Amino acid sequence: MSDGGKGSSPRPFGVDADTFASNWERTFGKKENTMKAIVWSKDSCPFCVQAKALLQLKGIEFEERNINQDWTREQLLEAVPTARTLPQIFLDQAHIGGFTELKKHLG
Ligand SMILES: N[C@@H](CCC(=O)N[C@@H](CS)C(=O)NCC(=O)O)C(=O)O
Repeated sequence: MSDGGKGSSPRPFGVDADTFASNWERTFGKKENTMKAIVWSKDSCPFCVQAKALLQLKGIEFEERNINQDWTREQLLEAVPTARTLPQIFLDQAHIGGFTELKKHLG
């Protein structure tokens, strides 16, 4: 008996997950994450790298504000007066915190 080539995973809509996703995209368009993020960062910052990778994985567009490049520590502190570490992340203009808080926030 054929299971659609996807092992024994359930097929509640009568097709496998890839077919369902591609039918959905054909009908309704590709689902995109419309959130926008700002990532305050600095050079040589593993947590910044992880935060950017997570946003990319979730399909969330972000603007990076690196305080060793085009931005300053003063500008960072204007945006987040309590900032002691980087990254500092905003999602749709709301301050989320660092990488740990971002991970929690995005589930
Ligand atoms: N809990 C924070 C930790 C962030 C962190 O420790 N960042 C390092 C750089 S990767 C930092 O800013 N350290 C203090 C410093 O360099 O002055 C988070 O999840 O974002």
